[in-house]
Amino acid sequence: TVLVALDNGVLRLTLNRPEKLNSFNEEMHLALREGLTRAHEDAAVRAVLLTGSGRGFCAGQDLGDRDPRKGGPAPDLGHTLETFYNPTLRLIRSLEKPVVCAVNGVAAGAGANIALACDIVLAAKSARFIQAFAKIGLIPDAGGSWSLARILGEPRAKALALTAEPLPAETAASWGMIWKAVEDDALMGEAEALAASLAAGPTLGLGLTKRLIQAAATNSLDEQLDMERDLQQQAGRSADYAEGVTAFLEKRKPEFKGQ
Ligand code: LHQ
Repeated sequence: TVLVALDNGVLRLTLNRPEKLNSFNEEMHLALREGLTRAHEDAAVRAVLLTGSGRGFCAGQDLGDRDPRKGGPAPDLGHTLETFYNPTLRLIRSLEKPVVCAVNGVAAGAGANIALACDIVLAAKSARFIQAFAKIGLIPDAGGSWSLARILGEPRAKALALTAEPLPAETAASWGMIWKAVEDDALMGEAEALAASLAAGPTLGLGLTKRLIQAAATNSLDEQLDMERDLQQQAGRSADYAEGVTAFLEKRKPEFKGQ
């Protein structure tokens, strides 16, 4: 349910239930989590590229698994979130390596919000982001209530979440919700090139940069300045810093090792 391929430091994770628009069942949750855990643990992984197969990126929860007409015990969606979605969100945000998301088609519900948790989001111009939850009586999950409010501010976050109106990729880009909307047939090439160049980068420094920028939302300026001091101290002792400065002085391209 998730295709996994490591190529030149880029771990590509492709959600792969195209006939259901890559909506999440338990198996796909566990496979994605396994891929992200590998990204944490395997030093050969220096960037992640998350995308979907077929015409969609991810339609959120597989609602076929949630048919109320089939009876059974009362739904325990809090348990579903805690067991399946929240660990994935935490793995993406805490991974100290860049995560590029190539949104190849519709991203709905938790699918939209998993995309927004990634570090750099590119989307095909034909893709749409849908906070589908309101259509079925739910609330935005998979970190969406947090990320939308932070990225967009309350007016746009509330309108998207309350109306479940599809947001075209180009509008998402113009609102600063994603990095870029690109022509459909250019999406994968651009996302691969970006992920490859990040994977060839100074991984330790990039990981610390991610940590810093994420911390800024809740830190005061003083706390952030202290954190910059400490993390720059650490980055300054990396082999990649020495290589970066040496390459600059020798007027050549740096060869970063990720350490
Ligand atoms: C699907 C799905 C889908 C199953 C398309 N499930 N089959 C967390 C905690 C626990 C429970 C609840 O949820 C959550 C978090 C959530 O993510 S809640 C939000 C769940 N997602 C949605 O409500 C989105 C439902 N899907 C749609 O609204 C549409 O499919 C979108 C707008 C995504 C795409 O529309 P179209 O491009 O017109 O495609 P389609 O609707 O024709 O879908 C293609 C096929 O995929 C179709 O199957 P079929 O056998 O008829 O060809 C759909 O049934 C299936 N599919 N989403 N979530």
